[in-house]
Amino acid sequence: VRICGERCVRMGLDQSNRYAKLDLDEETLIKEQQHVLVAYKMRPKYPIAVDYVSTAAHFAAESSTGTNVNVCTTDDHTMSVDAVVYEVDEDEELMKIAYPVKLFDRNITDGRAMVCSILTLVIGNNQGMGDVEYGKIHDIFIPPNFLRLFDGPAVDIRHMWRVLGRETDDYDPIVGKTEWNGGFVVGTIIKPKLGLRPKEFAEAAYQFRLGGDFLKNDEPQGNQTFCPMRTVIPIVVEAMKRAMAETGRRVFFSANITADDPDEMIARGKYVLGQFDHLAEQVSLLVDGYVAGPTAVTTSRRNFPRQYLHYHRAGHGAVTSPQTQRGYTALVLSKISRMLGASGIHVGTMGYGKMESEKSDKDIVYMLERDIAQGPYYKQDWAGMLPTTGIISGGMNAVRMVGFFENLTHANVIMTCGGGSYGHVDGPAEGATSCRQAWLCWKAGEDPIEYAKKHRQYARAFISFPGD
Ligand code: CAP
Ligand code: MG
Repeated sequence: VRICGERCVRMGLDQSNRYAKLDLDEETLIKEQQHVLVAYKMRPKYPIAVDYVSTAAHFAAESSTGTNVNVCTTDDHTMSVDAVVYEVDEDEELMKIAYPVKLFDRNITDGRAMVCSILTLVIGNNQGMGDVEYGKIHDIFIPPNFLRLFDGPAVDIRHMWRVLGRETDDYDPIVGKTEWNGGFVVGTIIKPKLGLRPKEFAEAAYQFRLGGDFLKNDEPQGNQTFCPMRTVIPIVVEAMKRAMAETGRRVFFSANITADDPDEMIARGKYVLGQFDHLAEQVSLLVDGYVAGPTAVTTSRRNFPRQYLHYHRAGHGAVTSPQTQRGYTALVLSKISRMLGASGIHVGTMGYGKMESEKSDKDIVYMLERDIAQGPYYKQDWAGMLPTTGIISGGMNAVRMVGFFENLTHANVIMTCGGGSYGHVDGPAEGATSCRQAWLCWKAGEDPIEYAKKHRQYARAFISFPGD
């Protein structure tokens, strides 16, 4: 027992003999494919903690087979599946742990692996330990053989391009090609976020469809009493048909089916697809995957494998923000979304929009779309798993776009501009057109001001969003 100020803390035993193996070689661990590797930034809580390695060992014990004391029921097999600390650097607050894949739970129905079991261990009890100031995951490596036990996306961006009538031939996610290939999708979020009644909602959708490709529910929109799903969806379908007849172009609608109850999600999905009927391939299903969790994403992935699965991530900043020293980074969240089978996930705006983000977040997009990609600590081989597309969102508009594409170096993304469309002085159809023009301007390598002189909607975006 150690007395710290007013507090009396019961110390755990030093478990570094069992849970720290600093002579293990990372390259060998990667080659053997028997471990999930996790890189944390961890700081012990001194003076409760004794030293870095024993705190790290305690962390690994609590995250796998141990607790704060030895238990008499431990046997040789138990110890063969211990998670072990294999690298530490106290100055960098870096701690790397290898988790045997055997630790992770498998479905009784089909033997496949589950993301929630990984989270329960690698980011579970260790987030509340008395001798740990904080621990945050900055990278995670999943061995390719183990990765094959996760669903991954059932459909990817090529499905969307095909439906929109785009070329898909030159897109090769296996090679991880990043040149533009005509894949830019102009999207929006129906705004305002809440408060529209069915007729007004459908009219807002119709207006954008005259110029855009992809329209989504804002994440809280579902079945509010003032806008019931069974009233609004049929007239959204009617508005979609009207816009298609006028423009001759197909568009996507991303319908929010997030709910506490998987049965409710399935009911919503079936209802929406039933209403869209022969246009069902133009429906994407939106799941707010951070608040509703892996169960909700998997509910959509497994019950509606033909639909584009749209992962919205409201709330993720609580754990991913660079200001937060617990949790995991946005890159880790994004990797998890690909394992779960998201066709697309929000990835912020890389410093060009309204939400907290950085230019270097483009690495998240590369991690999601390539077959082999370098993270901050690990190179991930996705073993041929289909790509997940970055959905760019949060305060974007045409004015901000050229710089954004220059930073990302390609435009194979879905760009959703809510304010950037409905806030355009000439309305959402012109707002959508201004975004498409911004893309064409970047593609042609032209100066934005010169381009704006020749393109009215783009020019009007500069008036709509002064200061951007
Ligand atoms: C964007 C948005 C998105 C956030 C999500 C919103 O609207 O609909 O939910 O951008 O951000 O409600 O703010 P605007 P992130 O286009 O009008 O900004 O994925 O980065 O967390
Ligand atoms: Mg939103």
